[in-house]
Amino acid sequence: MKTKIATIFVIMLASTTMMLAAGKTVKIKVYGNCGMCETRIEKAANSINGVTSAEWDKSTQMLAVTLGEKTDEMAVHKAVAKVGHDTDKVKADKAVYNDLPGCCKYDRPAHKAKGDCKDKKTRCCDKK
Ligand SMILES: [Cu+2]
Repeated sequence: MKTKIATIFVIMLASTTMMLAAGKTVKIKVYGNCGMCETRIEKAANSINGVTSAEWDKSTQMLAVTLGEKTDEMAVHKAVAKVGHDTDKVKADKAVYNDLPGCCKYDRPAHKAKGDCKDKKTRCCDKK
């Protein structure tokens, strides 16, 4: 009985230590425009196993993600790119980017389309 309690205690202690050890926060540059982008980006980042928090800042275009010890940062880059947002390491697929709502079409350094946002009547992004 005593050993059982001791075992449980050790397991609890170990898992607490593991929880504390996990969670490094990395900052990733993610291109986007508006609140819709924010939701999309954060949702994508949060879908990665091991991500405990994701906060994208519209003004700085920085995504702060808290990753588990074994979580690959690249998985976050890929997930974000997959929903249409370029990161500093992974570019979104052009077709996915083109499918974004007009207001979400952030300026892509590589292939900037002129007047992408101009003709959209409902804009949710803020002008820079
Ligand atoms: Cu947007």
